[in-house]
Amino acid sequence: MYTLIIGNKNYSSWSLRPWIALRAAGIPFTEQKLGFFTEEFSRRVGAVSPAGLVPVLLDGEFAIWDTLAICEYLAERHPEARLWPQDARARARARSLTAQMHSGFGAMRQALPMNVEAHLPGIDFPAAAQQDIERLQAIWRDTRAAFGQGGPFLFGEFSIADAFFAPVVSRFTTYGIAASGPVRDYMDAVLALPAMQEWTRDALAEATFVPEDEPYRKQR
Ligand SMILES: N[C@@H](CCC(=O)N[C@@H](CS)C(=O)NCC(=O)O)C(=O)O
Repeated sequence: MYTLIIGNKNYSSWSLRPWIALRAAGIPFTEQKLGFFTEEFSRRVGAVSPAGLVPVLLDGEFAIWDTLAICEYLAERHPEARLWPQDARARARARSLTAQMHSGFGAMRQALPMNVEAHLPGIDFPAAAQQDIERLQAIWRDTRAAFGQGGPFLFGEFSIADAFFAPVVSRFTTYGIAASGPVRDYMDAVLALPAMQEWTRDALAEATFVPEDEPYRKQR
């Protein structure tokens, strides 16, 4: 049986990736949520992961950390869940995009932190973040056109690539990023996933601990 250790659902964009992959694939797991800034977080996560970060997947006692390693493990252990596209080229493209999301778009991440409960339209982002936003939208548009025939997600059926972009869809929703055509359709498909709606409900219900000086607190 799996246990997925995660952070606050309102903020933890990394935690959302394997959580939504597990839920969307119907793989049973127990969630253990730890509040950021708590002593319990450092103690529990530090005991199972040298990285000291969430998420961590426990398969029994065995720990897997880092979202890419976790999702690859799930794809290997559950081939029937088809977490990667079946076609070799589609799978290679899905892996390229997943890796690009894993290690890139730093300017966007910094300027648009995930904050599910907030609504913060109209912020003037730095040029590098704006470029990231446009590159992400182009990726979604081009991938849907090239590989998306079999369903509403990037490669038709839901895949790990969508799990990695789901937090970006949440960020773009929070910051009211303009979207139309296939980009809007793709975002709507992600937002309509029962797993995404469950995460959002849980995030809104959280009594999130937000430090007084956290800038977004003032803008909610
Ligand atoms: N590359 C890691 C990054 C994980 C990460 O940055 N997690 C953040 C939460 S979203 C964290 O645990 N932050 C707590 C801290 O820095 O103490 C992954 O893919 O899992």
